[in-house]
Amino acid sequence: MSTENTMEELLLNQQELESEPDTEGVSINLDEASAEVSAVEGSYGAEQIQVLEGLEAVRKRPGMYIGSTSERGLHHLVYEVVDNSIDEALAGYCSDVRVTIHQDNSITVVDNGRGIPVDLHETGKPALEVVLTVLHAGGKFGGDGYKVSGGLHGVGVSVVNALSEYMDVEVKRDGKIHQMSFSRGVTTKEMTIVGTTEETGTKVHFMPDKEIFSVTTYSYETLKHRLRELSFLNHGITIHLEDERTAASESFHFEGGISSFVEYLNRKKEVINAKPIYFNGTKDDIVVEIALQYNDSYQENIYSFVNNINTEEGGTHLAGFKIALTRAANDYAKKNNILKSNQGNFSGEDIREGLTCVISLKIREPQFEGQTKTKLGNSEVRGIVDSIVSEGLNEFFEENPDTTKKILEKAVMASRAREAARKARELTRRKNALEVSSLPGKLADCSVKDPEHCEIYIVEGDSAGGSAKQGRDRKFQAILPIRGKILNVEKARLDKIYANAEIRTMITAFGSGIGEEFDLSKLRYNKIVIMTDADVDGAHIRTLLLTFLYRYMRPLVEHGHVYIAQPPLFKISKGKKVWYTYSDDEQNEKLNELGREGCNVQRYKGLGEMNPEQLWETTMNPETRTMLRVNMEDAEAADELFNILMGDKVEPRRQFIEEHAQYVRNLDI
Ligand code: 0RA
Repeated sequence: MSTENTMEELLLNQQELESEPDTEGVSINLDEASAEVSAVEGSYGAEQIQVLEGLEAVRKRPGMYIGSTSERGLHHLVYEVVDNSIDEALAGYCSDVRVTIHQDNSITVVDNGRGIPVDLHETGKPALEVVLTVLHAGGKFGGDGYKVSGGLHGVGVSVVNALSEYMDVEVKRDGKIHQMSFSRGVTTKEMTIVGTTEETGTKVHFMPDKEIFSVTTYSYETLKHRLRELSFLNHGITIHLEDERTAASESFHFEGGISSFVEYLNRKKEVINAKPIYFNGTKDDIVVEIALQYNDSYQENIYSFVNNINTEEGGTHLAGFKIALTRAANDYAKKNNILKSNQGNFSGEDIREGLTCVISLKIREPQFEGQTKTKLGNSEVRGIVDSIVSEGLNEFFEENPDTTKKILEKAVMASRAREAARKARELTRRKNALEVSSLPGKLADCSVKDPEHCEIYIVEGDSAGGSAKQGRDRKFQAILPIRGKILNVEKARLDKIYANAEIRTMITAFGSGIGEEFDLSKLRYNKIVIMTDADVDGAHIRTLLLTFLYRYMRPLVEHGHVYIAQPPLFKISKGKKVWYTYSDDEQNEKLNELGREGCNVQRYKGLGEMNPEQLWETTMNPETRTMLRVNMEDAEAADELFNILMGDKVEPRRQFIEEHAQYVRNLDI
């Protein structure tokens, strides 16, 4: 698994909306605002006052309209304008959108859509002015477009206008070029015609208002991510992004639409079906598109969108998809003897193992629910998606038996693993119930029973294990020798983890269970000490052990129960006296101090070279030993670190092995 990909997916997962409007750092001068209103009162009619009050409401509570006034809200301004261009594209009138970040962090969005209407509105004002100064006015003009906006999107360009220090708009329409300017939602230059043209389209140049936004610097990466996503979701459209601050630029155009999206998400994975499976359908005006492709990992990766909004909390469309997938897979597998009739059904998780999928819906009236308003609530959608997916999958399965077999065989493996893991879990659970009698034979337990005072040494190799057993204080120190390298749990399913003898032994000895069933109160030892040789193999085994503990017994690490023993590297003897040193530096220092003359130096290559007394004296005696406590101060950073460490890249892992002290802190001297 690759870290870069994980980050990409994390970013993808990032929600468009913030649940809490964030108005930190915003200063709105209310006196000034009301002065503006009263100043125009005399010359404008009641309707205009309403207009000003409308946009003033946006300035007073920007969070209500764009989610936040921090970085996310700032970027939302761009999305709001671009969404209008995308709506033009969905209506079939626009193919090109160009977004420019200028030196001064102002933004220009240009499209080749129909152009905002410019004809006179019943109020005697140009439609252009109404669209840009009245909340939600856009939809009132030329309603034949496929308006799919929803959620916080689609509040209208007037909101962007209200929150901009200035906005200059240019519309090419009806053979003419029209211009108009605004400041904070108020017209500063009436619409004028400045030339003629054969083209159509809209250009919006705006400067986010520093009185409103706490952050006014645009992130190229953030815009790039969303614009790329939009061009996947709306295939055929071309979106250009240019950053005049750095001269960076990019163009996104994906004929393959969400199939390209799925290929992109899987770009670093081994895929099972070479081409994504794609199907679409429309029912009751609801447009459904689905693309899916399996990879050889054990993760499930489903992204769902409604009207281009990432529905992170899922909803009825996701539910319909899952039901249909599970049913179609089971039906086909039973009919074709991939699942024997005496075998149980695939669970939903079995058939979603290694699945990367994008679901995209376009709905006229989406109902968004949930904490962050990213859960689709429309109940009619479930059945519609279900039937489109069922039909699409059944057809694909029938027409592609070879690929289908590969996909379903993976599900069979997942299903077996799930069953094996369940049995193994029950087995270890039963063993725990039987207590001491069922403890692993290799374990030399301690005699004290109060976990508070007990420690267990996980020792590399049987011979070092033997020395440790003889050298220990058997009252409170238990020894568990493990042989060779334990399984890399990062690359295994749960059943394999249970099947690994060394891991099973540890699970039983610790007594606290693993994974979701982990129970710290059942832990049989207060300290779990990893004791490996001071060489590369030892470091590797230590890493594998730590990964296992981190992934499956995380509270052990979080609560500081995990330690690393520090056996000495050198023994110096001079006459009858003996010294131990634990690093090259310490060794050199000691030899200056003592004078090299007459000193006998022994370098320990492994724990096995020490006799039981030496091991006790140097590494295990609480009075004299040094141990490092594994301390996850920042679980998230640690998780990322583990990803790097256990991923496919060799170099970062080697570095870790050399620098493990980075996340291990000194204690217990
Ligand atoms: C109102 C009505 C129509 C289009 C638009 C607004 C529109 C807004 C923006 C903002 C950026 N680009 C835009 N392009 C179009 C419908 C126009 C019609 O019916 O001809």
